[in-house]
Amino acid sequence: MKFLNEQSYDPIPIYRVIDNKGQVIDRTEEPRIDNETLLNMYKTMVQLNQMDEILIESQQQGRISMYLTNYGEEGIQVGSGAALLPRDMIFAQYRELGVLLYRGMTVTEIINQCYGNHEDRDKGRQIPMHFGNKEKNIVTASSPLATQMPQAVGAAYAFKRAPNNERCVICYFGDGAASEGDAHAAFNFAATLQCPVILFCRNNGYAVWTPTNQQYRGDGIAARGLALGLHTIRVDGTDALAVYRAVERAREIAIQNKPVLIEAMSYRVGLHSTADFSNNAFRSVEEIQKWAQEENPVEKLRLYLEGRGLWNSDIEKQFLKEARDIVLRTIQEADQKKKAHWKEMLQDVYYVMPQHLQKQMNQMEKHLEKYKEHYPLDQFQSE
Ligand SMILES: Cc1ncc(C[n+]2csc(CCOP(=O)(O)OP(=O)(O)O)c2C)c(N)n1
Repeated sequence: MKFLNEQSYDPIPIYRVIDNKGQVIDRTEEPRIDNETLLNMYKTMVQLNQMDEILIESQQQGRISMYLTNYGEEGIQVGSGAALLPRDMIFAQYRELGVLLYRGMTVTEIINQCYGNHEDRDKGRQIPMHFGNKEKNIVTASSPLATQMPQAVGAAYAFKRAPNNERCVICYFGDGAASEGDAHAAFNFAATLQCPVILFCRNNGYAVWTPTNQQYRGDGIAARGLALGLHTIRVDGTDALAVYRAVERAREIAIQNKPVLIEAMSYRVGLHSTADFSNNAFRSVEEIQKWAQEENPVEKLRLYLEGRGLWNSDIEKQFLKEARDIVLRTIQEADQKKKAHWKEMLQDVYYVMPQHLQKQMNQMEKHLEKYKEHYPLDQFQSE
């Protein structure tokens, strides 16, 4: 008789392509990515860093309500974004801005969403970083953790039922979201219904201030994939090329109706969000520095590109300026744009507006007419 535990077998290994000097570890594993795609991947990382830096300042100046940075997870976002096809459907959490940029969401569209102005697709009804774009197959993110997971599996099941569409769904979620019951339901439905879905865990070490060793025991999130019958891989999330290869292969597997779980190991270098005032009291400065310096995903890809003669410090300087300028310019424009008409908060909620909302809108209209001098109506669009 033998009882088994996580020490009874070797932990699931971490798949890597490059080391932290950007050197390929094993040539046979180097992905065949054309130069244009490689450059796009790196440029998206740089653009993402600039957006993080400037938008966080914007929040501190009170221009936007909150922000969530992506530092440390650039490799996950850009590597996976580049390996997907435009027809694949994305269900994101809120820390995947690089995936959305790679999919083609513009800096303007993203900043309008953060500013919640009238050009924002959501008309200011979502908090910042909860993006959606129907034409680009990006499902709007919602704040309650893990709700996207069963929904993503359901969408994948619909893809399975549609004949020969060769589409898959990718669903991103954090290690914290993986602790929700919905995550288990999603894993199990994906496996039992054999759905074309890639369940992509961004394991960045923390859920707000809770480290992973207080979230789970055993061999991490990947072990759950094996237990439930999902094709599973653990990958170095700071290595954009390893993530690219894993997702490229995962989508080939997924479209044969074999669900995949990817656990990408990385680190949340920034604070959880701008609403987190912990000042990093829950972790050591050395830990942050180690990941930010030795395991920096942007640095690793840059060194790889330099090694291939595709990038150098002059191009870096010039591109950095372009990436910075576009964000600064767009922020100024977004700041000038009016908010959506106040009626938008009640419209588009139901297909036909129910009577109780109609009544509230009429009351509001009379109220604003009577007390207009007390409201900043000039900041909102008129009808
Ligand atoms: C159901 C639910 N519980 C709690 C929260 C509050 N909350 C927001 S983000 C977060 C941490 C999530 O961590 P993780 O999934 O690892 O993603 P990360 O922020 O690290 O990218 C928590 C607890 C929430 N939004 N929804």
